[in-house]
Amino acid sequence: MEAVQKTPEREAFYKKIDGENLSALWNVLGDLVTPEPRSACRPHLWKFDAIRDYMTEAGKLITAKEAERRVLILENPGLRGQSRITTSLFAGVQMVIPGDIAPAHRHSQSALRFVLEGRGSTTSVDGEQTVMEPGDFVITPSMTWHDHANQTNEPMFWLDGLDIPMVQFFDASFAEASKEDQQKISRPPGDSFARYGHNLLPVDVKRASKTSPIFNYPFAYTREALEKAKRSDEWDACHGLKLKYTNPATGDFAMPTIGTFIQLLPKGFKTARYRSTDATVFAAIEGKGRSRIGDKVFEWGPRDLFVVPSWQWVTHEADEDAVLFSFSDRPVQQKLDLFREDRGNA
Ligand code: 1HN
Repeated sequence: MEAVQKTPEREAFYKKIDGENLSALWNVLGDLVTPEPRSACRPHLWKFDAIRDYMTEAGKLITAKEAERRVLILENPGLRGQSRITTSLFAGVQMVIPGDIAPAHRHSQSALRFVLEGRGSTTSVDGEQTVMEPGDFVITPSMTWHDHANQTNEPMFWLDGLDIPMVQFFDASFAEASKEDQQKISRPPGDSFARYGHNLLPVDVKRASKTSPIFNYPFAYTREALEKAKRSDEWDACHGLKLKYTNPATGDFAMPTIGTFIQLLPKGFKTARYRSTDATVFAAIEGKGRSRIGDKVFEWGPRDLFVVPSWQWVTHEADEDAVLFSFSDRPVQQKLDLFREDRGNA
């Protein structure tokens, strides 16, 4: 679509209608309807060690209680000032230090946590508390009460992923603070995992929620699945061995707005190029390697975080067995029939 020519008559016309809150589609059509995704989102990598240092500094400046959540936002370099890592998703790194209580609140935005470092801190969701360890994937569904605490003697860090920009887009945000810092616990630890995490479901399961009833997917199980499947599965050229977290009651993604994945890249493996319309946030949890995104190469190790924009070619290469967690807006795109992927020739 080519830009239309400017003439004095046309310019005068645009000026006249501008005062009436009108504008001409033919001047903007090419930017609105692009032949391919054209995103301001840029590829980027954050080294965890640098973030840990800044977070430690932040820990001396503000308590979790005053901050409500002590989080440093991962701002995409192409989207600065918008509190987003991709066009549709928020990501941040949160630190809870010994003695911290991040007070109970709830909001429309769904959240995920992926634990990066430290063990033993707790998060409570909807009346159940869970103890977190590195690699655990924890869900806070929309409008559920949640609070965090660290009663250990080591700091804990995790990656937060939220659908904040999506909720913003729909102007659908509601939020509420609780009068009590920590919610009442009404169910024993492990209750949801016992009921839903063993290929069993309560026989008269009520109308299934769009968010998984399992709210902590422990890394021990995830890692075991990868290790055991590794022996029998063939490697996918683009993904190595990649699994998606699911809601056992529906078979759909674990969260309605955010798709979450775990993948194993064996030592020496180099993936074939791949691109998809869902810009994706990655967290390395084990191993070392590098990813080429467009024409840039990013070296990653444990706990490093990087983002792949929509429709940019990506390849991964592992120097040792590597495990990558990732999340994107794929569930939404698939429901809207917008998702596209391209496996190159693989
Ligand atoms: C939030 O509630 C948490 O509960 C983390 O840990 C990050 C970022 C923006 C808005 C709410 C949490 C958040 C957040």
